[in-house]
Amino acid sequence: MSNRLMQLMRGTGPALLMEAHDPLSALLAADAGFPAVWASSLSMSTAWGVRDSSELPWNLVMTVLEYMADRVEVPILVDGDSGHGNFNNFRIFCRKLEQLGIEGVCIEDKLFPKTNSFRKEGQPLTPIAEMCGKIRAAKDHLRDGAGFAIVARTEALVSGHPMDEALARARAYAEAGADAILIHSKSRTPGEIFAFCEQWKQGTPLVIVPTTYHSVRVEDFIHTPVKAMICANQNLRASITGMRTVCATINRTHTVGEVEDKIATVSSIFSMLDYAELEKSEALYL
Ligand code: SPV
Ligand code: MG
Repeated sequence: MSNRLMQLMRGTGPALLMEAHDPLSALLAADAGFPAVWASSLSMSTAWGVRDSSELPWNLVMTVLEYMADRVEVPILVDGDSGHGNFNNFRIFCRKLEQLGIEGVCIEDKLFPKTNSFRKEGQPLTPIAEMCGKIRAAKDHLRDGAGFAIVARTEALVSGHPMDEALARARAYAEAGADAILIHSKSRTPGEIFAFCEQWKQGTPLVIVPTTYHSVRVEDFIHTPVKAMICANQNLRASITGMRTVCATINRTHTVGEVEDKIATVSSIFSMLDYAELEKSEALYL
């Protein structure tokens, strides 16, 4: 099967992937024209009111993803955290994703339970050999290894290790069969990402997440090995701001009239989810 995430990452310019945390946000990202969505662990956890610390049970993650995959045509790259356990848990997770028609997963070299990258300094990393074993196990266990992209993410720079460690890890993961490498950084500026790009000669595409060095544009990476840039949490953060504003306004003014022209109409919800199709079908079948 051809893999659309891989096709995107073999393209010329970096593709922009938009965060989704539920089927609605995935639908909105796809409607806006993003070629793929990032099912973020931070955002899915937050949407369920739990912390991004492996607190969201993976069967619940699966349910969210099942409905997400059902709603959108664009491919989904799933944030697979540290693989939900060891190589065995990770390969089972990947196989389930494959069954849902999901086209890729990202696994990071952190321990289980994981903690969000922006919490705690110097988080311990998975030994390189163990991480490579997880990548190989998943590839071997998939029904169609070529149809499912495995993005291996190194947290070396985030955890305070030198550039050489990040490069050594990324090279090992690429050799183990990763289809792309996510090089993560929590620096406020993109310097270390550009430095990594300079030294990356492997040919495996790179993926970045500019949450902290957010002034960059996708075009800044055209002449680098970066082939995908993930907007990791902006939909979730926008929804928090939007809902807070609406709650505060209604609570203060004691009327819903104050927000009426600032929020989506009910009829736009009906058209987004194609209620008309159901009515046509009812006429045919009911
Ligand atoms: C996520 O979106 O959950 C990520 C990216 O893993 S980050 O929060 O930057 O670690
Ligand atoms: Mg995450």
